[in-house]
Amino acid sequence: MSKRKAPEQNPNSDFCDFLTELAEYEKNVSRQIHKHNAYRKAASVLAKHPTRIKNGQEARKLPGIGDKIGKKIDEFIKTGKLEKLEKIRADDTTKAIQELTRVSGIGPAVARKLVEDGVATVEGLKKVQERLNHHQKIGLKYLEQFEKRIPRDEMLQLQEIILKKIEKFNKDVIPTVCGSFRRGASSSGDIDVLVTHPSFVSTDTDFDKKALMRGIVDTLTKAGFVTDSISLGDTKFMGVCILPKSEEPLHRRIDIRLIPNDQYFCGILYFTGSDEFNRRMRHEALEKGFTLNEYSIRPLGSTGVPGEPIPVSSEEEIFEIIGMDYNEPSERNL
Ligand code: DCP
Ligand code: MG
Ligand code: MN
Repeated sequence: MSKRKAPEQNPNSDFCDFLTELAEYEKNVSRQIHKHNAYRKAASVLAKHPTRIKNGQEARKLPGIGDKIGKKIDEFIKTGKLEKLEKIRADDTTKAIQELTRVSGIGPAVARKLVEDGVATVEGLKKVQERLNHHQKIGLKYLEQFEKRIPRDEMLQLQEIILKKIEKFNKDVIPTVCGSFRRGASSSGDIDVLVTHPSFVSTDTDFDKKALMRGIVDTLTKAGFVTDSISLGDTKFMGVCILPKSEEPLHRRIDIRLIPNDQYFCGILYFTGSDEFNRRMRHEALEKGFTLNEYSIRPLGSTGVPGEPIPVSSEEEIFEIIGMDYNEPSERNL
């Protein structure tokens, strides 16, 4: 994961590795999202810890690490492995689900169904293409490329093209590349672009969202930047792009979302993440009597019913409303 320090800078990287592996198992195989989140949280806390953890007891002093993970750390220190992980790794169904969910568009539920029907490998998938939808076909086609992270230097070049082409198409459209890139990550998994337009507000039913999205996607396609469309809706495009004119360009996943002007800052905040940071901030908001999501921040009345969205004209204002110190995007990795 991008936020993880390189092993040589992270004295707890072996703990982080097994926690991440457990997190993936809980997400993709056992489908226990709370356990997934708990392992991920623990891994990211340990990744930030400056010194080598000596035992489970020391680990338990850190936020997000409880008895169970503390015990696992002790077991790992003592035996160099984890019984639970050894079992997981040896299980055929688990292995098959983990392999199939590498494909973009194949989630745990679809993977499990495929495995039940005897499709257990990516090679096997290629023989049952007729079972796959458009998204999954593209996921399979670019499987290896989508798994490669995008170095920041390439993200900067991709961003430049996006900004330039969109500006040329319509100078009023405001694009922002969010996600891990905006948090300053040295590499990103995909490209998350938010766009808004000054005359598009959420209450306006007349604004031609479809025309704007189509226009943007057509422009980027004609420029040789967008190579495939996974899906195109009124406010969301999911697709594939490359750096045009590069020798052997890698195909990258790109999402473009059109956000109403009055929801832009809540949108930017949400899509900048990290998802862990978003969870923390939503929780913090609730404690202060507000409900925060990707669209708006609203006060919660005494009955717990949300009121009207509070108008905000910057991310800073959202932090202010909640009474949190402002965090720059680069400070939102945890
Ligand atoms: N997001 C979220 N909760 C989710 C999924 C996404 O809050 N379950 C938000 C926070 C993410 C942002 O959307 O930062 C973009 O999602 P990505 O999956 O693209 O995550 P990142 O851009 O942070 O990481 P990566 O570099 O792996 O793409
Ligand atoms: Mg991303
Ligand atoms: Mn994304």
